[in-house]
Amino acid sequence: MARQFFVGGNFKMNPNTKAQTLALAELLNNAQLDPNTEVVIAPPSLYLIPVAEKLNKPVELAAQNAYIKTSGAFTGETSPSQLFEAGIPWVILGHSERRVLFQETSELVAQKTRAALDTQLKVILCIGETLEERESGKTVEVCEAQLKHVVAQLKPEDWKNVVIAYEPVWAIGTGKVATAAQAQETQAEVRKYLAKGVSPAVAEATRIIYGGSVTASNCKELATQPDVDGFLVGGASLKPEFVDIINARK
Ligand code: G2H
Repeated sequence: MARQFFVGGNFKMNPNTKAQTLALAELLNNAQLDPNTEVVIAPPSLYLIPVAEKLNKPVELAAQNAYIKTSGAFTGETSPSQLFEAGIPWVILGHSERRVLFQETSELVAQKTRAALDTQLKVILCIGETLEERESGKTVEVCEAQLKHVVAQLKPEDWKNVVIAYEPVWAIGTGKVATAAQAQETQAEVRKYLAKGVSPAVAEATRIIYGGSVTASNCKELATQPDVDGFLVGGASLKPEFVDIINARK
């Protein structure tokens, strides 16, 4: 069965006003979006509800993080159940900015994934290697090590609610995009790992998307690759070209 093309917009901590964030929702409202692409946007948490109220397109929302607990003394955190109750169906977990800047380990990312799925959230799970790891030939090893903890926490049926985002750290926000061949090669290896670690059926059905300096000018070639099932877009999701990326396979 063909995997539906998936494009996520990770706004990160941008824009810095509500008006600018709503303007991005309005951009999508006014655009012709490929009906075959599943679109999910992740504005800053403060703007999730206003954006949800503004959108009139079949575009879903994601939080950029969630904790492992339902409630309690966890200052600054948001629980998966609070997101679910607010009507936010998706959460991005394990982004390299959270791994690096906020010291999130692969074990914690796996626990967060388990907690989110237990709360009926769907998960965009980010993995990826640093430049040093790539240059020392460890790309696949690193991606597998990051996935291993999640594989251990999930049942085969959980994977239908997970999209894996392969985001090489050296390509994030740097303008240095992976080549189509590099993305394809690693994503095919990730799929093989799922086949071995979970099941061939899960490997075949799970969307593996690419993230890292995706733009309107490089998305079409990347989208031709058989194991590139879409994109997680940062900087370009804040610009009109996000629409071209959503329509990369049109
Ligand atoms: C990678 C990506 C979005 P950008 O972080 O997750 O950001 O497209 O700006 O590299």
